Amino acid sequence: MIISSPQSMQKKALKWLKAGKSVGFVPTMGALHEGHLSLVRASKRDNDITVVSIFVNPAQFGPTEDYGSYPRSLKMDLSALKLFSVDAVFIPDVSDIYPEDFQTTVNVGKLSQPMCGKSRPVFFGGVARVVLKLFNLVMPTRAYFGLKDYQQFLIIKQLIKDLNLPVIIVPRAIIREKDGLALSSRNAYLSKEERKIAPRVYAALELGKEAAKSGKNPKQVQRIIEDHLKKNFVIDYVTVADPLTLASLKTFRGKALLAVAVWLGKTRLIDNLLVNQDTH
Ligand code: PAJ
Repeated sequence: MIISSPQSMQKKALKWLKAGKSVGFVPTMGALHEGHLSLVRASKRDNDITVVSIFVNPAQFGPTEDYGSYPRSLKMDLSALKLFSVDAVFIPDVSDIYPEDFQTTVNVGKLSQPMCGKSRPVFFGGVARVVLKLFNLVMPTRAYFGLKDYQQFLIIKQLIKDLNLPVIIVPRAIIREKDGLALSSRNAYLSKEERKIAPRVYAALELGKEAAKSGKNPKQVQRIIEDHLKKNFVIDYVTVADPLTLASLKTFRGKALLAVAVWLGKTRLIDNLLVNQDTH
């Protein structure tokens, strides 16, 4: 079932709620790939009802970013979702989500500042706002987020906690191509040549992980990753951070997040790896 009006979505959600059904929700911007579908699979497994939203959210793109050219493949998305027999695909119009008099902003403080927040200052505000709105329309029991967007996951988790939203957030592992490249709708931008180079992002993270395991400190690990990346990419950031606060680490203790964003031509790629220093 395709639902396009926010009112109808909310009406359906209320009906499910009254009937005591558990609702799993997978918010997406479409151009679906196996990463998205892994979230759908998890939702189908855990809930009575599964809702997927497809909405390219203008509020999370900066004025010079790729809102206009973001890949859109609605027909293919719908046939992929058909195979999962999801209960509803919510595809609202921009004008229904953001009517002309829309004026509310939602910002999660500190967690939005480092990493992607630095080079994309409007991004997380736009994400938090649309996700909160979508939660109010779908009223999910559980919402599924990929760890590919690790910072986004933390921010939504904080939003849920701070505002007492009655939603359980379920994080899911990063799905990768065989050569290590994390699946992303934006991989469609890559030329053939760039596609060959792109897996080196993950290779750099793996090198960083090895270095951490072999006793190098966070600064040294960061430098090793940077040195590897700068041969092929323009670096936006490389961080070795606390996976709960995203603060840069001075020493390794317990878990660490290795996260990067790079430019390959006109395509921005992000990836990350969690390292557990207790298990080496
Ligand atoms: P989008 O980039 O379409 O991603 C939708 C969900 O799929 C996110 O939770 C993302 O982390 C997950 N995902 C993407 N690639 C993945 C991969 N390779 N492995 C596992 N999960 C993956 O993230 C957004 O849309 C938007 O910001 C949104 C939350 C929908 C708000 O507009």
